[in-house]
Amino acid sequence: MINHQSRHLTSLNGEWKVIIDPTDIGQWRQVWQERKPQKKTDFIEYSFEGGPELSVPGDFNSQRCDLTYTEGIVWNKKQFNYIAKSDKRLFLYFGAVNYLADVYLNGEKLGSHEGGFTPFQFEITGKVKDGANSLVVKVDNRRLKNGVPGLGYDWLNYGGITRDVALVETNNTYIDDYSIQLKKGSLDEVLGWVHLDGTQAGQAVEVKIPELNVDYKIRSDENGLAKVDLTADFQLWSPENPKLYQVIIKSETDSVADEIGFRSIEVDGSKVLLNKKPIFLKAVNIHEENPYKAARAYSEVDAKILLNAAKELGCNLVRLAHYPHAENMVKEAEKMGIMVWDEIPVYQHIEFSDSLVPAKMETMMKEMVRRDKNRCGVVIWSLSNETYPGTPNRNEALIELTQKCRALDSTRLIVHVINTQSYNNNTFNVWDPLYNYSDLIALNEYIGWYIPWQGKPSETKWKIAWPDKPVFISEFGGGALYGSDGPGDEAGQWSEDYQKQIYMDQTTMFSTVPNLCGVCPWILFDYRSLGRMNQVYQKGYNRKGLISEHGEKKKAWYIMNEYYKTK
Ligand code: GCB
Repeated sequence: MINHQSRHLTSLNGEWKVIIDPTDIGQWRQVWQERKPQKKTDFIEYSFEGGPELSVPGDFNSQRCDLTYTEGIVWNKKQFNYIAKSDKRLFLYFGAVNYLADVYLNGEKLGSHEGGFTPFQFEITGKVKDGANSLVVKVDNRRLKNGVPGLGYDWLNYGGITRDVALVETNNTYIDDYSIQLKKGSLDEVLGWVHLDGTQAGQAVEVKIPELNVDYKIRSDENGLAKVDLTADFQLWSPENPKLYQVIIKSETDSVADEIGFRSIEVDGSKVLLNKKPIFLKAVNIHEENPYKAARAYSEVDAKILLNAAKELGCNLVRLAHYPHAENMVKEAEKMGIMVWDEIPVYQHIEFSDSLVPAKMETMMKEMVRRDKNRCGVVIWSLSNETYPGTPNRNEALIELTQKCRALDSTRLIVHVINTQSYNNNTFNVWDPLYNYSDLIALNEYIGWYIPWQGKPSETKWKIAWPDKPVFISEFGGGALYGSDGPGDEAGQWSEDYQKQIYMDQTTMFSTVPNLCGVCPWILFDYRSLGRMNQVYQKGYNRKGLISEHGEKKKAWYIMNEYYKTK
């Protein structure tokens, strides 16, 4: 279901008992059976009783020093009471578990979920007992060769039950999904649908927007589907006016409320248009990490820390790299008038030719679109980052994924982020055929950091095989340790001045980019990553932040801030 927050729910957040299981022996011992000794010679060698507890939502890495870098298995248990109601259905909802979750209720397996960043649920009507119930979740965040992401990535692999868990009660036939957004290109026509799940599929359905006196009536068909096509005089959502309306979706057996905004987003030739007007995308990359806690972000408070920093930098868009962030983040951004770039973790080392991988990517894409499709703040679905044309099956898999995403939602931009361009003689050559399937030429380049300049930034030349498409610099930057200050300091490349120079050169170079529609520095805050173990300057952090993990602005921050003031 979507919008579980607006339903009758009982939170299962809080302290959960855990067993840390470095060798997966709990599987063999069948931890979920929670056996009790029957006779004197029974010794239960795997049990939750008397053990540690961890907070949910919360990654396990930041909650115990012995788990800081753990990529492994942790069993989690929560006891809850419930009295079944004959006329209600009950669902167990998870906002996200990273990466594999096996879920057991009262010793019975409910199912599994793969993918660390999207919600899932199990129906437990008839499975829940009156009185005490025991929920056991096996979480496994070990990397998989055929996982999404795969084996290699540049962020901390925070494991655990990282988002909300709740029991959600619904009527027998309930509104499980709906899509209420403007038709592509229109500023006043909503084209959407409402879907009912349950036996009473054919019903009267209403979509109400009280502030606009909209009361649109339809009937759902035998599959529970009701098509919506209504017009209204909307105040459009934009960064200057992030207007949201209360929308009530009602059927004979259910009712849900949402806050929905209306806007159009399009590419017209070389321009990106928001509500039919060209807009320059002043973006910043963000990982889902609360810098001050060195923990995975999930709450509204976490979201505000990250988004206020983006706003202060001068941004109107956040690229939520490299996986779907918590719903709190998307909703807060929308309220604050910040557009959102949603992404799935199809990142670098993906095994496209493994027969399971395309299905995993598709599931993640669908779960992301399902959750966020009513968020007008979300303007971009990003389906891949830095994949290589030489990887077997890469093009086929990503083209198919693009088509499937477009079929689900034709209203937003769909993007692939690519870094296969060459840079010789101060000339970028942008050629990757995957750009045929991307609404923007979104490219990552680290000139001045991984690759030296080959001429004056102001004289950079561009050969782009798609001369009419908008170009978006989706990553650029360099690392600096806050307080490490410049020439003379033996820090050399890790100094703030070195990073500042990269930003000065890059912002100069931007004026040479044809059809530039936006830029997006890597990255807002320094963040934890296992691949960054220079013991003097990195200490387990990717230092490309414009702000340190303690909140100190580096010199490059001011360059970027000035640049955004001119745009
Ligand atoms: C990239 C990746 C990003 C890395 C960054 C870096 O190109 O997309 O995930 O963290 O470079 O710091 O090297």
